[in-house]
Amino acid sequence: MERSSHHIITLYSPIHEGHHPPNEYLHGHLVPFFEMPQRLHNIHAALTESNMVEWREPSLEITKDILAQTVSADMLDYLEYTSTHVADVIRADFDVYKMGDTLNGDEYYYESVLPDRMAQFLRSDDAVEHRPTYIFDSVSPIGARTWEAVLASANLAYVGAGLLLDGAKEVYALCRPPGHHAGYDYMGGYCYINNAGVAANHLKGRGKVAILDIDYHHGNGTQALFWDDTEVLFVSIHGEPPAEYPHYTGFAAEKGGENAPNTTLNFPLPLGTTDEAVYLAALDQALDAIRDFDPAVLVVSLGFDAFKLDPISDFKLEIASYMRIGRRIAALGLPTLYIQEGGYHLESLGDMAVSFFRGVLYT
Ligand code: Q9C
Ligand code: ZN
Repeated sequence: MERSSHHIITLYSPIHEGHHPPNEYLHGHLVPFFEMPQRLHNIHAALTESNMVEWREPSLEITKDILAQTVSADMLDYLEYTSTHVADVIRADFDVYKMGDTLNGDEYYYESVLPDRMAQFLRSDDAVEHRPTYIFDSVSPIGARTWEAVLASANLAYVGAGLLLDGAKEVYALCRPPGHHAGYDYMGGYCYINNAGVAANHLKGRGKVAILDIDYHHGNGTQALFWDDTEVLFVSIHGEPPAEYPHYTGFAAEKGGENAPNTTLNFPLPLGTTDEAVYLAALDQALDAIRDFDPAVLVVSLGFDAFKLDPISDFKLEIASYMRIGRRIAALGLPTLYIQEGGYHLESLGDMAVSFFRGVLYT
């Protein structure tokens, strides 16, 4: 094994800290919101100690105009408005319930309404009369500092893509909130803007783009963004639907739109997959497909939630599995942008990141 001497450029912004929803709802119980700031603090500390990365805190280059390629302008406006006016939006709802005096000033807006895109009988002339909705579940709440955190997160992906265009070999965008469940006009699953989508759209200037999604959950949003796009290959390994979240996508039969057949490739694996060999065999097939596609660049949606102790997931990978995964991905030899997605076992996140990037660096 050859030791590479360089550091991985790692993009980070502390602005994510302002986004810290208090709870998730579990059958009448409130549990911690698993997608929490401490996740990144632990990864940051471990990578700093490992001395493998070169930290950069890029300034904001992303604009609504740039984002419009990946996200509906109306949804961006909704997200910005809800975040910057969250007290008003929530007060109106609390007043209906005569609970205005219980507000504490640090509320998050938790969606509880079907997104407009799923309302098949809604007429467009009705739509102007009501406040549209875009969030498909209750785990993408919006607080006063969510908008700036979401922008800062997408910015890391965008700037990371720009560095690849300028010739960098690999970049890690330590994004939070994550993005791969967010589509063109919907948000959900802790996600608001699809960071991998923003990066891939920027990178398309360079040639064909492959996206490898190894978060434990299917990247439904990313798949949808590039469903009918011949220039972008989307490959995902994840807990199988319909058992696992997001439940309705990620079947092996989903292979791309009619104009772009076989540009989507899904590897759903059974819940409780304990055998690393099963996972690595799927990964090897995924990597073969990427080689065959012959992309100019690779985007990796990097989740650490396939780990055996992850509190909300059901694969059984080890810390050391991530080194093997990183080594195999890097062996493709493609300019690669790693984008942080999920991963919720706080105590192990740093070890997984170090393990993964050891694999990447020591190919
Ligand atoms: N009872 C990512 O890893 N779980 N998202 C919802 C509802 C949502 C995971 C459970 C899991 C989302 C980026
Ligand atoms: Zn996940």
